[in-house]
Amino acid sequence: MTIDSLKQSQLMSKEISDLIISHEKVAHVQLQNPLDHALLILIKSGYTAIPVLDNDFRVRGQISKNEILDSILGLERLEIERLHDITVETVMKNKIPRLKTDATFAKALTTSINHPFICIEDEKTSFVGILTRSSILALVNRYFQQ
Ligand code: 4BW
Repeated sequence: MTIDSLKQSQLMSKEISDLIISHEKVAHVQLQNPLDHALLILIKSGYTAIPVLDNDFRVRGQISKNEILDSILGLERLEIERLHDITVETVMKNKIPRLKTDATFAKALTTSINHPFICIEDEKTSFVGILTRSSILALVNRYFQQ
């Protein structure tokens, strides 16, 4: 095995724990929040999509500005007055990528191709934080610059 392929296999089998953005720093909403609250959090945080958690701090999905606006799209206008009557749970995306804290970098890299962020859970499925595409790319970049 060459030094390069050894370094590559070390990168791919590395655990993702060092790259996780901890839950305290992650903007999120809860299932029962109304859409006006979710839109406020999305606009104030500046993010396009954020995780949705339940009361037990488990990840249940993710919600984006686009899903919110789509849900109030009337025939001729955005029906903004409906934002307070619809809950996050009704319009969020349920099928989202998740990984455990001990997942390998190879798995995270593959998952990040189609998802800007991945929710990370512990062994009891509690929310730990997220892994972003930018943190994955930064590590790949460091590897190739060395
Ligand atoms: O507010 C921002 N601060 C910083 N430092 N970068 C930002 C911010 N808003 C956007 N960005 C940049 C990042 O490079 O634009 C990219 C796309 O953002 P997005 O998807 O469409 O809102 C960001 O790329 P990223 O860091 O790889 O993040 C990928 C996605 O992960 C974001 C967002 O949906 C989610 N995300 C990232 N940090 C988050 C978060 N969600 C909630 N809380 C956080 N702290």
